[in-house]
Amino acid sequence: MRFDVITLFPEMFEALRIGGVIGRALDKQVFELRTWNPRDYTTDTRKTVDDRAYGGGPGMVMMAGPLDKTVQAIALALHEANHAQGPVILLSPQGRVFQQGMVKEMLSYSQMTLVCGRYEAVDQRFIEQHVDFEVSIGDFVVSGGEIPAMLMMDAMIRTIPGVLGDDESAQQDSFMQGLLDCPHYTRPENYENFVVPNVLLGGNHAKIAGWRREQSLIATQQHRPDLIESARKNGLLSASDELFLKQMGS
Ligand code: 4F9
Repeated sequence: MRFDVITLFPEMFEALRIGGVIGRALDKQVFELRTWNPRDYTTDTRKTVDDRAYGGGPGMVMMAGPLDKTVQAIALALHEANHAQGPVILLSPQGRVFQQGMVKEMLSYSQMTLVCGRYEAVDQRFIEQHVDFEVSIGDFVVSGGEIPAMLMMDAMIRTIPGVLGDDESAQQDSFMQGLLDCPHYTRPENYENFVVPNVLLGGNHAKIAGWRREQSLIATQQHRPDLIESARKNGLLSASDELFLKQMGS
């Protein structure tokens, strides 16, 4: 998997290189990351990448020209490396909202170009010319597409086999089963008189799995009832799950 990221702030992506699961995956060359700065593809001495909006109003708009040249430079680099070119994706609040279910779909590409907008907007002509689709990380505005792009990459990379120490830990993560995660405990057994649930100390693995499932159902019903509905629709709830929910009074 190769990510080509278009950003005015390439240094922000150094954050992915320092330590942790993603840093290790980069070291192991599980994925490749290149950043491209549109400022390097300007032609004027001031290296202009943004300008005022036609029609007025506050805020600047990223110019189509430098972005277009950057995409062309990426296409050329991919061609020279004999690397297939995947979609060009703009991170923006107008996009389809990123969810766990989209991760697998996105991982089917061997390459993607992530465009990080800054300022108020990106010139629509660049979007029409080059952007295949837009992705949002939620209904809020942030200062630029960089953190959304890193978030998306993190969610994808951690699901690549071998990235997490134990392949199962990704499987069991919250959302992989369409439900919220159950509570977790580690030593000490008694922490300031708050004790670990007994069932977890017993070593009965079937009982523990059953308890964890019930706790997931409780947490999901309490905090995200909408996820119970989707899990039901997607056939992720068993007969015993349904029975437990009924007993809970849903
Ligand atoms: C991008 C917000 C993706 C949510 C980019 C300002 C953004 C965003 N999801 N906001 N630039």
